[in-house]
Amino acid sequence: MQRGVGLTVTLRVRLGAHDAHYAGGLVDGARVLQLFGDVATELLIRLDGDEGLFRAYEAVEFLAPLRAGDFLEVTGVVTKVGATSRSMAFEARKVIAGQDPGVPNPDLAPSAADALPEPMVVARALGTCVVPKELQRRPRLVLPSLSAPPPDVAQLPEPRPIITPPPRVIVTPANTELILTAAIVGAETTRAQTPHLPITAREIADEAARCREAGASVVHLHVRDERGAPSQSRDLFAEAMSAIAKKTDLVIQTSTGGAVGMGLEERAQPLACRPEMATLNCGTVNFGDDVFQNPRPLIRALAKRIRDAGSVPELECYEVGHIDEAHALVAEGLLSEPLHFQFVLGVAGGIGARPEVLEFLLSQIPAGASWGVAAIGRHQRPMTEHGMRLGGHVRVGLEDNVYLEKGVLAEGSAPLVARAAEFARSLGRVVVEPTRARQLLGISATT
Ligand code: KMH
Ligand code: ZN
Repeated sequence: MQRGVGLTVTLRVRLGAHDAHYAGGLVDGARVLQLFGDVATELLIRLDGDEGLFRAYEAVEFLAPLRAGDFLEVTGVVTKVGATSRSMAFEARKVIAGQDPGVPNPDLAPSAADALPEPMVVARALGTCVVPKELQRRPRLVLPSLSAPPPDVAQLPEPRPIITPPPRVIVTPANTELILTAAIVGAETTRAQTPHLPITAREIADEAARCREAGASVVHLHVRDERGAPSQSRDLFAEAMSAIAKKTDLVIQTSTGGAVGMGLEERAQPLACRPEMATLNCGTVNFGDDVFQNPRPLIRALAKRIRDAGSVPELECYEVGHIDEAHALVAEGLLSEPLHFQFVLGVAGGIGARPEVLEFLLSQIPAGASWGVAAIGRHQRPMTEHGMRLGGHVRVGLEDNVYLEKGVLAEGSAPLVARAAEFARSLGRVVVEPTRARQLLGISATT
């Protein structure tokens, strides 16, 4: 288990006159590295019960000057946990700017300072720490937000106005490759919700091609019948897959989830087309006012059929227990590692679309697994962006969300893919082509 991956801590500090090293009250970059070291130490204590050792920085960027009087928010996240090594990513952001003594403002008192409207990233780094085996105490993993005992409600004072906490910042190792999946049809999205939903094989292939152009390397595929109703018909899948393959080199991942209410035989039909990838839904979940039924025998039957079709399964998880089910399937020999998870967050009745939820899910997956984030409706953008910061892959598209922004329909899935690709690149992520996606997903050339 990658216990601890995603664990995040944040320090907030004020830089004082004693931190200023150069003329104009400028602060030495070494002070920021010291703060990264403090963050690393807290992470190690929470993870291993030991302060550990900082072994190496792999990349350090100083992006803006710091001065006495600045307030910093310094965040670190555990990105990988080895036997003794712990990889981390750090980010320091200025949230309050002290005055520049070199450029005094005659209109302001010397003690004047401003809270910045948006935090400013001033430094980033990647680092590796080590905790020797004999010093690892494996304490119960104490997440920062859980460290305080729950308050006694009866003793609480009158409610006060709620202050919105600052956004949690998680930084990403640069140059991590990223697979963008386009979920362009879905089973629940309707033409009444958006006129941009593709329905015929030709419309589906055209939209797939637009998504490929925008940065997608995988298409998550559902199909519709002539009335636009969701279908798992083998023939309709064959038609859509052939149309997509004629226009693109996308990895085609067929749904075995289908629509709510479908049973095993209906859902399994696309596997007859021997897709490179297929979804395996890992548990039952309330799905809005419906129930998406995935009883354990059905999961096992689909896992066997996916294996027999030579398809790589993507494990759709809507609840934390679905990860446990994936572990059980490995133990039963129905799945082989490395696993590829898709966390579908924010289904009404399922697990919430919140950063700390994703971070906990990540702590539960096996070492070496890859993972992606999908999220429903308005959660799609913030949660997929959070996933990208954490180093994950991403799924966007009309299956999960029809809006580009509040009140503005996305004109197909391609604009959502394009925006995700742009965000990924802004983080230094490399959006991969389908050929590379196949390698990363373990799709062999023969499937
Ligand atoms: N339509 C949802 C009930 C999948 O594609 O595997 C299930 C779904 C999952 O879309
Ligand atoms: Zn689906």
